[in-house]
Amino acid sequence: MFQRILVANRGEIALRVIRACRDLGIEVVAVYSEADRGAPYLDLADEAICIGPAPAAQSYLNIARIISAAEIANVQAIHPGYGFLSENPHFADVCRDCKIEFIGPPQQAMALVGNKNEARKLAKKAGVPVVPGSEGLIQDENEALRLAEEMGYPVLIKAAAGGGGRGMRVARNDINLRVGLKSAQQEAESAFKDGSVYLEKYVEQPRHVEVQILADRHGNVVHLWERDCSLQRRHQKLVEESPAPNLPGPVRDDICAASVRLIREAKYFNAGTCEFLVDKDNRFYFIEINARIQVEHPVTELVTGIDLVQEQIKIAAGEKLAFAQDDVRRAGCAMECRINAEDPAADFRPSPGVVTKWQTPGGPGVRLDTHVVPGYRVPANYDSMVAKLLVHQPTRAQALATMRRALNEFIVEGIKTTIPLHKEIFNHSAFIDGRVDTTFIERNWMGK
Ligand code: MV4
Repeated sequence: MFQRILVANRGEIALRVIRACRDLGIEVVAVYSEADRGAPYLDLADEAICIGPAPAAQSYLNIARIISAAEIANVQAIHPGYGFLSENPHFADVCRDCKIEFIGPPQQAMALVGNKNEARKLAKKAGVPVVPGSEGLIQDENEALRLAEEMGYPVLIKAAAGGGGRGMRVARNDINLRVGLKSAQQEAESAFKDGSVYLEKYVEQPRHVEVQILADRHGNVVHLWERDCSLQRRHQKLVEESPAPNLPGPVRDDICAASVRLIREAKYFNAGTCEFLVDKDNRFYFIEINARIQVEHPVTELVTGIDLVQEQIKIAAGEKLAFAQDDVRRAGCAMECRINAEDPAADFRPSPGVVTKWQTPGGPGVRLDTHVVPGYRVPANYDSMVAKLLVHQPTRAQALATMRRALNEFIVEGIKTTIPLHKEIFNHSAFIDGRVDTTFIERNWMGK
């Protein structure tokens, strides 16, 4: 096991990794930008090193500065958290060259699944259903028009290097397709320096279901069941839960088994997530693999009792998984609300600033993952998430009730938050019935 690791991230996930290290008896070094100087969670690390100015490009995204901090602090491994450098194969490569273990998947597997077209090929090879679409990349407009004719509209143009919705265009006719193809290619070229695109049939109003995987270096792969993450706005998730509501047991089992096959095919290890779309008839289609610990990982920790961050660290250190698939239990229902410093009444405008009042919920069945304390200043430079409020109860109905109670206990002043929106969601009849899809938020709240 490592004696000392560095967390190359900030905020709640930096704190989450610090806690996992404490639980494992490992020393932990934090890094911070000038915007995060003096943040209380930094005191919980053994050491904290300033890595540069507030803009992420000069601090949390600056590979040279992070590696320098790691060398100076004499750590054996780096945990990247989520976002920032977590899915950057070049960073994983640099870590390896510097003899520092990257706590994440191997560079080759990360690069492979980072290309959505390659991931799609991999899924086909593993016998995992993908959305009907092009065989590979689209070479020219005529090929796209011919394919769309065959599949029938609507179709979706996707950038191979994309993900999280970037470089995507829906086309409902030939004209849309011609225009969308050009703009998707241009967007992908400027955003990822890779303009390649492919085509899929557009699945209308899908649910987003993802499967949590843990895999070690010794070929052991287990799934930790699924999460429903359909409630999102502009590809930013708002609420996640496990188990996925209204998903028949045999479908769940198929999705989980498919995910394990896919991860094996990719020669992937560490924690990862396989994302699927589920249509109205409960047919599922693989869309992408996330090669990192995700924001919503605590939902899975609550239903399985497995500490995913500790497992990541143990896997990176070469340990074998201490449990087999049959040992992975699934108990009750867990839900998570992402609390962002945003004003839902003003088109989710960011609301940074000093938190003058921060009165947090607690009690039975409640978990709050946050780095915020009263008087904390939310910087304007980064992601606006300030807390993840989670509940865990034997049944979904009880989890809904506990979340309503916890949201009511949560009093924040000085900044605007998404708490009022979450209160509305948890009183919405369709959500209460688990009748959700990825268009739910836009259909019910936007333009109001
Ligand atoms: C799709 C789709 C419908 N049909 N693919 C969005 C981001 C990326 N993860 C894939 N995405 C989608 N791919 C086909 N063939 C709809 C989405 C999509 C979506 C997926 C998951 C969660 C939220 C979403 C919101 C809008 C669109």
